[in-house]
Amino acid sequence: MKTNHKHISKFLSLVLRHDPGKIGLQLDENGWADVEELVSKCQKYQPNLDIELLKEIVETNDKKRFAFNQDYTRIRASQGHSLKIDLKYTPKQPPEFLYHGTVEKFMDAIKEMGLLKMSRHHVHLSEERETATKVGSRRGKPIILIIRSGAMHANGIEFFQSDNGVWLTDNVSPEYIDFQ
Ligand code: HQG
Repeated sequence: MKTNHKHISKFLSLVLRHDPGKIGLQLDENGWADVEELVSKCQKYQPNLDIELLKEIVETNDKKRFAFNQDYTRIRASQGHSLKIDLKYTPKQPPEFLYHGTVEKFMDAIKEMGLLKMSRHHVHLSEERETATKVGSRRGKPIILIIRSGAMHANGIEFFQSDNGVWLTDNVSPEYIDFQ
C-alpha cells in the first residue's frame, strides 16, 4: 500500500471502528456508513480522499479491513470495532484448531482467565499460524497459542467469521488453550 493510502486507511479504521463522531458521522446499527457522507466529512482531515481513492484503498487494503455493500453506497469496517454495533455475522463451524498470537507479558493473565476480548467485540483468532505470528509481532516477540476451536464448538460455543476471514468468538477459557 502506498504510504499516503496507509495513512488514510488508518484514519478510516479510526472513524469506522472507534470514533465516527470525530467527523460528525453516524453509523447504523450494523456499522454501515453512507459513502458520500463519509467522503465529504473526511475532507477536513483527508483532503485527497474522494470516492475513487476510497474504492482503491478498500480493494488494495492488505487485510481487507473495509467492505462496501452491493451497490457501493455504503461502507463498513469488517471487524475490529470498539463501538457497540452488530455485524450480523452468522454462527459458523470453525476448523479443529485456530491460532492466537500474543506476547509473554500477557501470559500469566491468559493462563488464569483465558483469552478475553479486551476492548474489541470478540477475541480474534486466525486459521493460519503465520497470521497469528504477525498479530503477536505487533507487540514484541510473538507467542503462538493453539486454540481447540473444534472442541469449543462441540461444547456449544459460537464462532463467527468476518468478511475478511478473521475468526471471532466471545472468549476462550484456558482449558481450550494449548500452551505448549
Ligand atoms: C491480549 C489487528 C491479558 C491478546 C490484528 C492481545 C488482529 C489478554 C491483546 C486484530 C487477555 C488484545 C486483533 C487476558 C487476551 N489478559 N491480555 N486475559 N486476553 N489478551 O489488538 O488479537 O490491524 O484487541 O493476546 O492484526 O492482538 O486492527 O487483539 O495481545 O487481526 O485490522 O490482549 O487487530 O488487526 O489486543 O489483534 P487486540 P489482537 P487490525
